[in-house]
Amino acid sequence: MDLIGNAAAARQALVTMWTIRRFEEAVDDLFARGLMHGTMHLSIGQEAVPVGACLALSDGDYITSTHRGHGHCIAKGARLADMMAELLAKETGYCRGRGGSMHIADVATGNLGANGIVAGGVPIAAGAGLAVKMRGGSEVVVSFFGDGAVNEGAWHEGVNLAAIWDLPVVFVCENNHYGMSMSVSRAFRVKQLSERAAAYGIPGVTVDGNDPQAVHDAVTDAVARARAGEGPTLIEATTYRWKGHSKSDKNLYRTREEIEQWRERDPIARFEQRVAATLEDQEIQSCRDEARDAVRAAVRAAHAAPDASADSLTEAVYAR
Ligand SMILES: Cc1ncc(C[n+]2csc(CCOP(=O)(O)OP(=O)(O)O)c2C)c(N)n1
Repeated sequence: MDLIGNAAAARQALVTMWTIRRFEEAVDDLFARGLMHGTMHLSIGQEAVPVGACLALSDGDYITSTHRGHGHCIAKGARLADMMAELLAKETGYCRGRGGSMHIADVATGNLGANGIVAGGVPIAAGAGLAVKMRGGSEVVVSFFGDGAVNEGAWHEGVNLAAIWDLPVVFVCENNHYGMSMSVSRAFRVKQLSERAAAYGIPGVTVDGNDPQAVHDAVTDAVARARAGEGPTLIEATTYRWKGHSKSDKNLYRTREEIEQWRERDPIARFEQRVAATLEDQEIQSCRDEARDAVRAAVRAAHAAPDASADSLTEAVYAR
C-alpha cells in the first residue's frame, strides 16, 4: 500500500502516529503529576514501526508486544479509553486495572499481549503461528521486540521453531540502539541484527524504522511470504527512543547530541513533509487535532471510571 501518495492511507498513518505520540505524552504527564503508579516505558520516536507494520495486517491477524507496547496496541486498534483506564488502575481497563502498561492484551483486535519479560512475546508468537498452521488458517502473527531481546534464549528458541516449521510469523525488531543502558555496539558482534536470520535459514532485512513506508513495504512482503506458507522473516527496523528506558532513567549512557540528532529524524515530522503533496496543510492539521481530541477523551473517560477495587483482587486469577 502506498502510504504517501494515497490520501486515505496517508491520513490513517498520520493520525495513528500522532495518536501514539499524544497518548504517551499524556502518560508521561500523568506520571509526572503523580496521578499514575507502577511503571511504564515510552516509545516516543518509534511510532513509524507499529504503524507501518500494522497497516500491513488484516483484522484477523495477530501481534505480540513488549514492555514498550502502547504503540503496538494502538496501531492494532485497541480502545484508547480502556488502555488509559488500565494505566490508571481503573475497573474499566483491559485487565480491570490490575495489569498496567506492560500487561495490556486485546484479543478482540488480535493483540496477544504486551509482555514484561524481554523476548517473552517471541515464543508466544511461534505458538500462535503453530496454532494457525495446525488449523489450516491464513492468519499471520507479527512479533515486536527490541534489540535486547535478540540476545535472549527465548528469542532463539522461538525464531528457530518458527523457521523449522515454516510458521506464519514476522519477527519485527525495533532496534532503538539500547537495551536499558546497554548499547547495541557493545552487545553484538554483527553489524546488522538482521544478519542473525541467516543462522535460522530465513530472510533477514534491515529497514529505516523512522520511515513508516519502508517498514510497511518490508512487513507487507514478509506477510505475503508467511501467508503463502513459506515461513518467517526477520525485519530489523532501526529507530530511537527519545525518552529514557523507563521513568527512573537519567540518560547517563548517551549524549545529548545523539538524542538531538535522532530527534531531527522525527518519524512524524518527516512523514508530514513527505505527504505534503498528498494532504493539504489543513488536512494535516486535522490529523493532529483528531489524535489530540481522541487522547483527551480517553483521559477524561479513564479519570471518570471507578477505581479497581482491592476487594476483588483475587478474582480472575485463573483462566477457565
Ligand atoms: C528476561 C528479562 N531480562 C531482563 C529484564 C529487565 N529488562 C526490562 S526491559 C530491558 C531492556 C530491553 O531492551 P530491548 O529488548 O532492546 O527493548 P527496549 O527497552 O529497547 O524497547 C531489560 C533488560 C526483563 N524484563 N526480562
